[in-house]
Amino acid sequence: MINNISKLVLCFLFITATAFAGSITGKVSFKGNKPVPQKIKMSSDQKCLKIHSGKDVESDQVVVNSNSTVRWVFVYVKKGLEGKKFPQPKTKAVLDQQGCTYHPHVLGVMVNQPLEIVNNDPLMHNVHALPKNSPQFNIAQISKGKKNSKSFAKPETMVRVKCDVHSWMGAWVGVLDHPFFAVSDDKGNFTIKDLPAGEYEIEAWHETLGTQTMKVTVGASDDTKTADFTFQGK
Ligand SMILES: [Cu+2]
Repeated sequence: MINNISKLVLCFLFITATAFAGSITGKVSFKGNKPVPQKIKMSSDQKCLKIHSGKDVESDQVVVNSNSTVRWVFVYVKKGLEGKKFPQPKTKAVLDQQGCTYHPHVLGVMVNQPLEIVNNDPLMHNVHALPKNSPQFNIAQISKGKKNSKSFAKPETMVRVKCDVHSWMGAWVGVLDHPFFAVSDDKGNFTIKDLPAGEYEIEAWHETLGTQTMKVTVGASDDTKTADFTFQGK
């Protein structure tokens, strides 16, 4: 009897801890000299150039926002969730090709979550994903409206996606076995929601500025923790 009661109590505590999950929110700042935004020359494909009325397009590789924060930083739980299972999100992830660039430039998916790759340009793109832990794929999308659904079998941070037609096109996909990730926005902010209580190591990844980690403890009762990162420019 006592044993059953203690089981019930444990069960209740587990549900409570899971139900009253917390979140980690933060800002990714940039310190140092602001880099001059790199311009993409699309002159090798007149159709791409025409979409932008012949103007150069700014690269998404290093984007320092007007408030001196960094965009396109992938922030995720690196350690602390080992052995736990999480259901996939109900929605698919989308990688769009528009104006001969990828939208978004950085995104996250869960293992085996469908990633819909869409061509919204009136020209051919060739989507080439280069994971090391999962099989690669390489698909031509010859015209506007073409869609393919792909997924990655194993976790990997980060998977490079490129276009074999347009050398400047690149995106990054973070593949995780849990849904606790976010990408910094045009104000440098990110929020990782609904985390169960626990002690975590959070990593902030940027394709050229590097990676940083931080330890964060999320409490059991709707705890919101702040995790601010600063990347140093040259
Ligand atoms: Cu392309």
